[in-house]
Formats: sequence, structure tokens, C-alpha cells
Amino acid sequence: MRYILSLIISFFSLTLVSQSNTSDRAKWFVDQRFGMFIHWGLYSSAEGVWKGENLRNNNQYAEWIQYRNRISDDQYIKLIDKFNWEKIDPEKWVLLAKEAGMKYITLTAKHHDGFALWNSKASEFNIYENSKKRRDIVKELADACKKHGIKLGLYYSHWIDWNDKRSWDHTNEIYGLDPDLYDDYWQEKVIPQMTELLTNYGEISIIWFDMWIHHSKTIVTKEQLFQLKKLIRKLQPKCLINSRLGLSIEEDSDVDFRTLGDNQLGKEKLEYPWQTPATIANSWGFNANEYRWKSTTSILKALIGNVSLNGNLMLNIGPRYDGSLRYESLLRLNEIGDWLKVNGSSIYGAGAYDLNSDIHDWGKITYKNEDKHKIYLHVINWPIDNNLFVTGIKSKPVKIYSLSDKSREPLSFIHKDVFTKIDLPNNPVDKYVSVFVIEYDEKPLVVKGLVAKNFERGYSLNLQNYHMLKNNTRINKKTKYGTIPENINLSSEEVINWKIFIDEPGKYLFDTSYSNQSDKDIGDIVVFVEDKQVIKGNFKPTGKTVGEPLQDWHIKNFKSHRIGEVEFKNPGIYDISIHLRSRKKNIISWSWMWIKLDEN
Ligand code: FHN
Repeated sequence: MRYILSLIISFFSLTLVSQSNTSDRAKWFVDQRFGMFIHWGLYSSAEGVWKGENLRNNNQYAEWIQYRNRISDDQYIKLIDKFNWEKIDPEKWVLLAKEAGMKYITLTAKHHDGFALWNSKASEFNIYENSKKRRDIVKELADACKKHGIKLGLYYSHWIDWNDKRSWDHTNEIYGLDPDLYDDYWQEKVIPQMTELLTNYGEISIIWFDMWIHHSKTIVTKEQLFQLKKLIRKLQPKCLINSRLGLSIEEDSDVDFRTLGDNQLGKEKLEYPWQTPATIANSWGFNANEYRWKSTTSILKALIGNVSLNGNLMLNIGPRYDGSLRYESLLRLNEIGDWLKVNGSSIYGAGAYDLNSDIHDWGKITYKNEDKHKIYLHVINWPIDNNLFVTGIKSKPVKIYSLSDKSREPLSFIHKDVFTKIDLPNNPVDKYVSVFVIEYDEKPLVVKGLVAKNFERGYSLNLQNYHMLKNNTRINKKTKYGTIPENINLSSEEVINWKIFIDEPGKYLFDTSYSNQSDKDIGDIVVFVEDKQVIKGNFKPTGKTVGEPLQDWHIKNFKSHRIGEVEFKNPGIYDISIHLRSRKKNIISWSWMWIKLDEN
């Protein structure tokens, strides 16, 4: 009997703005999806090198040079003399952000070095006081953002301030710091400076804090954080606050969005707003020694992947001391902007679809309910035979077309039950990521939990995409740099099942991969389709293999074996289960099963 009845069919009606835990304040944020981060300050003049010595840390975070290379305050401030004031023009950053399709900007108003980029009365350690040019970069940027309709966010390092000796510097982990002294810093620098920023520069849309650990692990108190939050709510009620304030969203639902780790991309769909801060290479501040540049495709992939899980991406630039950008950054921003000009409707105002975003090997899906319900297919791996398979959507498409095709010429497709096969053009329609739109009249229905047919016309049934693992055997992660695949060790018996949709009836070949470290058959593999036993085989000895040549690590050999074939007479959803039995404990490790139509 087919499993159709037992599948959960959800009536999927979410639009982006119904990300359920989004406050009214944050609606623009989840709508805009893509922002610019700017790391610029005294460190930009050092360019990641101090007195001929490169930065003392492999992470290449050039904005940390004062701390890393142990630079004294009086020498550090001299970096301001290098600034090329004639060329520094924050409006250019705003125009660049616009060109790149970024909708908001966050500037490091004060980074960990404690240096304020505005005319601060609360601390002399600021850009206005220390140069004869009397420039207020926060003001210039705020004016330019206003002029060009871009929302402004300000990064403020509240926790760490290397310049203020009452504040936190990681050296305090050794020598300690008096909490009362820290509170003096808080009351006399943090609160007054935040008041200035929230009072003198018009509308501030985000205050972006950067305490990447929870407050309980350091000197900052919950009371201090609440004081700060209260101040922001009072002075700018619409301003968003990120979780690096030091309070998690779970602990305080009044925090507006979660900031993931640096360059940490989303893994799961979340209902509250979240964001990844990301670099184009490694460093945030300008670093002359930068060479590992991400490709435009990988940055787009990060943006699309996050949006497909309801997240944002804030991509960083680290301008030089004359405000300019390196060619590598400019090139990528321009390319991303060009892509968004054509494909932006799959990003702005779009969000997660109710299918696990990892099921299709060709790319990611985003969703939007505008005039019509639209599913956006982002094809990153172009299928060589130009057939695109979409698994898990029950509703019949009304129309499918390429987003880059202005005439919206319909593409032909076949839709069967929960499976849509699309005839793509003969070549990718975009250099980086080609986007296709499926339109539905009604809210598209989803069938969750199916393993999608992949571009080889097969189904990879593994320990990530199963429907049920009966005895909950512990899943061993990939080890040895991924040389040993994800697996389970059999102590006696395990039953695993998956659901697949067969669109092409016929004979399917079944292969499975395992390691058996005994020299005998000591267990069986039995495959059931629906409730009927269809294959029975034994675990054969697999021996060992060399993990890495000449490095003397010999590992269990996970070998793929053909275990049989099964005729599927009709299209439909099938329940496939595998019963694994071992007569000895922890000798057999099982990894995955592969099912593929026999095309001979
Ligand atoms: O230490 C900072 C780093 O310099 C940079 O500003 C990043 C941006 O997310 N935040 C901290 C590390 O996570």
C-alpha cells in the first residue's frame, strides 16, 4: 500500500513577512535581506602590517592589529596622519552599496580599538578631535544614506575598548579587571557615546553590537546590557538590536535579530530574523596581505542559502585609508549587483519555503507570495542533460520561466503527483546562478520528508535524509577529514526508512556501502519496499584501506556493494526500509544506500 495517506501534507501559506517571530520593527530587515558591513578606522592605515611585521594571527583580522602586534596608544593614533582626506568620501560607499544591491549599511562607528568615527564629546579618542580636518564620518555617512534611501546601522564595540583602560581588553583574562572600574567605563563612555549616536545622526536603523560570547562569561553584567537596551528603545524605538549585545534571542525576545558567527552560514530554517556577517576574503579591515578571495558564485550561494532559511547576509568591505576599495572587492560587488538587478526578486521580500532547503542537489529554493505564489529555483549546479527535478511540491505549476527572460517565455514541464520535471534551456542562463520561477495560483502544497531524485536520476538514502531510525543508533560523524563517511556501528539490529517518489517505473538497482571488519559474513541486510521483503543479502568482509598515502593511517574500508534490484511497476511514493543485523557488536558499520534506474 502506498504511503501517501500517512504523509503530512501541509498547506503552505507563509509569505516572508509571516516569519512568525519577526517584530514590526524588524519587518524591513527580513524584507531587504542583503546589507553592507564597513570596517574602517585607524587600523585601515596599517593595512595589516606594523613596522614591516605582518599581523600576528592567522585569521588575518587586520582591525585587530593594535592588540595583536602590541602597539602602544601613542603610536597607534599616529595612523590618522596617513588618511587621505581629499579622497575619503562616505557617499561613495553608499553608492557602491546601492550598485551592489545592498539595502542597508552598518559602519564600525567604534571598533575594539575604541576610536570613534564621529565628533564625540564623551571621549577625545575620536576622528574629529585628532585631525585638523575635523571630519565626522558617521555624519557624512548618515547624510549620504539619507540622500540615497539606504538604512544606516552603526557598529559599536561596547564590551571591548582597548583605549579605555577601565574597559575590557583580553589581557584582563590574566590580570583581572575591577567590575566597578568597568562600570565607570560603561557609565562614562558607553552610555554617553551611545546617547550621542542615537541623538545626533537622525534615524539609526541598527545598533550592531559585537560581543560574540554570552555576558555570563565575561565582565559585562545583564543589568548593564538592559540599561543599554533601554536607552536605545527610548531614543530610537524603531532601531534594531542584534544578539551580540550579549543576550540571546531565547533569553530576551526583545533582541531583534540573531547574529551568527563570522562567515557562519545558516543550517536550519528559523522563524526569527537572523543574519550572517561575512567577508569577501578573510579580514574585515583592509589587509594588504589578503589573497584568499571568495568567488562571486560562492558569495551569491551564501546569500541565497541564507534567504532560503529566512536569513540575511551582511557582506563586508574594508576600505583603505583613502576610502578606496581593492579591485577584487569592487569586481565582486559589481557582479553581485548585476546578478541582483536581474534576479533580485528571488531575494528581496523572499524567504524560506517549507521544504528542507538541502534536498535538491542542483541548488536552493526561496519563496514569495506577491501577486502570485512563486517558488524560485536557484540552479547552482546545472544538470548536464538540462532536466531539472523538483521533488516535494504537490500542487501543479501554472507557469515556469526563467527570471532573466524578460518575455517570461514558458518552459515546458511535466508534473506528476509530487514531482515536477522541467526542461531547462540548453545552457545556464546566468554566469553564476540561474534562477527559474514556478508560479502557482494557490498556495503550493508541500509533501515533506521525501528524498529527492538527484541529477544522476538516482536516490541517495543516507543518515541525513532518513525518515526514521528505529533504534536511534548513534550516528558517527565524518572523521579523518571526511575520509571516513558518516556511519552507524551496528550493535545488533537497526531499521532505517526513507520515502521516495518514483516517477519513472522500471527496474532499479540497489547498492549499499558498509564496512565489515570481520573476515566472515556476520550479518544480513534486508530491504523492504512498502512492507514487502524484496532483497536479502549478507555483509561481506571489506578489510581496510589507506586513508592518506604515506601517512600511515589505515582505516576501515567502506565499500559499495550491489545487493539486488527491484521492479517498480507504477509511479508513486514508496516507503523503502533497510533492516541491518549483525551477530557481533561494533564490527559492522553501515553508511548509505543508492537506488538508480537500470538504464541498460
Ligand atoms: O572581533 C571582531 C572582528 O574584528 C569583526 O568586527 C567581526 C565582525 O563580525 N566581529 C568580531 C569577531 O566576531
